[in-house]
Amino acid sequence: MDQQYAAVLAGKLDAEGLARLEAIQDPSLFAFVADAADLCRPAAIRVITDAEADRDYIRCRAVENGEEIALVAPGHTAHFDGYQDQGRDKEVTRYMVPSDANLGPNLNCIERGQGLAEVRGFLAGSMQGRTMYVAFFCLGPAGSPFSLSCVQITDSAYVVHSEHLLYRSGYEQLKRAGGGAFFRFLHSAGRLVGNVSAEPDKKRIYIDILEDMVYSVNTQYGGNSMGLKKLALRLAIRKADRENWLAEHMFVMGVHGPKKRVTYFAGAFPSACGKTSTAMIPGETIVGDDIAYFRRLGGEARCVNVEAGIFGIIQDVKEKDDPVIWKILTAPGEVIFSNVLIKGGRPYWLGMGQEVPKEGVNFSGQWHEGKIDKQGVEIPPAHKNARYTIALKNLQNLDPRFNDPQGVPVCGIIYGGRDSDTSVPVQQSFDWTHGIIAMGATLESETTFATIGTEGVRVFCPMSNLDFLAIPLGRYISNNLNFAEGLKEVPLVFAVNYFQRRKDGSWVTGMRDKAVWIKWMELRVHGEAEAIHGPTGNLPLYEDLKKLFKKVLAKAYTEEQYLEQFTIRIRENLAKLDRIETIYRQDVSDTPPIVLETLSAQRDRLQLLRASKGDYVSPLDL
Ligand code: SPV
Ligand code: MN
Repeated sequence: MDQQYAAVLAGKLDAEGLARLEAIQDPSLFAFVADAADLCRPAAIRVITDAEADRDYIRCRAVENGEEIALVAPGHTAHFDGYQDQGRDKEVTRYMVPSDANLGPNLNCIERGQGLAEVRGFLAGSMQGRTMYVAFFCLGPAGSPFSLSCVQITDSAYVVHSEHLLYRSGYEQLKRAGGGAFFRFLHSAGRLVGNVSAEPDKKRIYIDILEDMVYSVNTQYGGNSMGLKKLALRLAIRKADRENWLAEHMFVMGVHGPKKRVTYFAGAFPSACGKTSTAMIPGETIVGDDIAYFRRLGGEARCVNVEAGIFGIIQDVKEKDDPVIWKILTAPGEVIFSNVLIKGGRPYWLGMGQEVPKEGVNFSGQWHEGKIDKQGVEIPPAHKNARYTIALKNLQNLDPRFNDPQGVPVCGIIYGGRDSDTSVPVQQSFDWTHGIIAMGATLESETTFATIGTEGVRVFCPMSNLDFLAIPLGRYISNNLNFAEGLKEVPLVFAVNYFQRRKDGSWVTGMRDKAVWIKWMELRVHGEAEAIHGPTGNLPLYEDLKKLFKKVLAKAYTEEQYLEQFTIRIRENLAKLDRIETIYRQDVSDTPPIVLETLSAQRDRLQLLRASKGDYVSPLDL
């Protein structure tokens, strides 16, 4: 190691730590660690390898230093983030860009020099008296065309512990490769009060697009602090753009069709719209629930789950609806609960289908029913974004090809949002271009309000990836469109909507009906179900759904239900087109012309149909 780096690390890193670093013969790694140490001034540095002993060490540290609390069930711990640190913070998440670069109007940017000065200023001396952990991970299966190495530096054992559950380890891989390109993440929880970050106003998550590096400070919430999660997705979207592949906010699952056939689907849904529960549909197998990389390998569309665990929303996880997750959350085994209510060493959450205690410890500290915050707002027992962190390897429904270095072949893409009144429960696009544009790029989702009857506010959510885009939106859409070029089989594209409501607010479809929609999509991939050509896509036939409801859910499915669910709502579809076209015309500076052409053709089809059949058209009239 260069003298200059060795001098910075001297006294902080023991001989073993030094040897571990030096085994990866990469000066850029030494430079990264030395710079982080010089800036954050930790008392000690600990290099974490893939060894089980290091995982144990991190687990113990997280409990010893109070970042996690051991619960009654063996292996279970709870973690709390600060009261104002309960989710991804878009406002303070910014790309640091050179003054001449333009990422388009949809991205939150700051001039690079100014950003570096600000975030490095907050990181200066932030780890005093603490240990700085240097940990290595691999996004995607190891030794595969998809693998990306990552180095996470943090002063939080909770962050490393979470990443141990959520990602594949990467020390040995980087050592074998002798270093090379890797994503770099530097995080500090900053000054603490109790165990939580004390200066939320100085929270910053700044992405250095020139250096493939992310700085995060004064925050602990996983989505802000774990580099490997959405921060790596942002860097990956840029890398994919340079190298001609795709990085998507998608689950991946195997759908089990007739004669033991397994057909793989990937799906993009905005947060809290049924993404994890789709990937966990009973009877199917999960590859991943959040982030997927796609590549064309040998003329085939292939994808992998970038992660190896689930950082899932715990609200509404009930024994009845989510039996597999429920079992993991209630049996001994490694689980980190975050921002739930703790009482008597047990975790409680909203919508768990059981009575929740009227007092305990939660994200506001000691909590009792009726407790109000500084704004006078009543504090719920657990936060609605409370989460569980688990490793996939413990799931009985893990797909056997989860670790396949070549990924799984993708036969279908699914887009789904929260839509109370516009689209049908399931439909298939006419082709790839129509699917990417009219289903992916037009994705919207409704915010939910506690007040019954209040209409949700629709948020524009293209591909459910807008929050993480790191390149201009038009360019990202073009990359998606171009992905199909040269593929022997182009994946089919579908749109689903689990959230149709009647005027009285009641749901039009059942919680478990997604199990039927997915089987229909599987049959479509293999040409084993017919479809009705509608103005917004191809629709299922009543007879096919009736058979599937019986087979999959042992439920009767009436023609009345079908007609209510699959009636084309022309008025609402046109209103949606108005909203989306306005955005692509006015707010997106690089909209590819094909987007507007495709939307305009959809408008023409809807208007033509309305002229002969009116605003609401039964699928039997198409
Ligand atoms: C999401 O919000 O989409 C998540 C959780 O998957 S986070 O890590 O916060 O992004
Ligand atoms: Mn997500």
